[in-house]
Amino acid sequence: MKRVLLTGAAGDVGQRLRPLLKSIYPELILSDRHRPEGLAADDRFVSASLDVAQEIERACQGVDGIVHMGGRSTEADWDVVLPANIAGAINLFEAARKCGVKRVVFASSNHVVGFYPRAQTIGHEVVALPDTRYGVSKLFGEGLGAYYAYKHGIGVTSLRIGSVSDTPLNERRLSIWLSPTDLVQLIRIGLEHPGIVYETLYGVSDNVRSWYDNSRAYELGYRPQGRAEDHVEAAMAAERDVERLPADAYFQGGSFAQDGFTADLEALKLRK
Ligand code: 15L
Repeated sequence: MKRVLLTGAAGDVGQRLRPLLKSIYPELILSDRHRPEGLAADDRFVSASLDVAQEIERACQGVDGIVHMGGRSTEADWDVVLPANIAGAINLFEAARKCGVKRVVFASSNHVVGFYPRAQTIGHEVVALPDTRYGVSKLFGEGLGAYYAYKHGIGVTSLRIGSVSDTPLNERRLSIWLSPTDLVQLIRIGLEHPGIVYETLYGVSDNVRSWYDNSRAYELGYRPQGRAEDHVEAAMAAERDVERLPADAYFQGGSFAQDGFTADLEALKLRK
């Protein structure tokens, strides 16, 4: 894999990935709507808005693999989610097809399955239960990835990313934390592992409180180094004095599940 495009290069995760990916893929191309701060003289940047098909196509010229981190990364109204994550994902995969891109790693999210209870361990084959419009848009992106994989032969890996940060920031993140270097491991599986057709993997480190059966990632060689439990004290301290509303505390999606929640939680708890 020679030339890799990183979309969303100015975003929080994109900024962390830039130096890590560049040391592996020296021909890395960065794209975003806005020029990222702190570009090095030899960084290659292509300005591209995901909702403008021609701009994305320009960024994909000559590219072998794409790490698609771009788009909306939190809950928003449809008028924001639609161009960024629905039209944006269509434009991205269509540009990949036209430009002959071989592999795409799609940044999906734990919020595709955010309405599973925290008490349950889930694998990658469960029925999706998105907890937000944002989660629905990520599910759409996963579907699009599977479609382009089977219809057009692009090797696609959807990473249901938990929460990327240097350390887990609160109790919930002890279950879903993903260290930046473990994320890079998963990206490399998506870009380089032989024979990838379509994969869904959970983007989490080696967390004893994980809610996911991520055995497929391990089968593909994933050996996470980050352990959320090493940071348990700081994460629990951050939780002190925080009052969690019932749906936040019950569902894996946390505050995303709670946001605008008007259903009967007790009735949902009875559902098997
Ligand atoms: C996500 O999908 C978001 O992109 C990220 O900002 C975090 O909020 C994370 O989920 C989370 O669930 O904590």
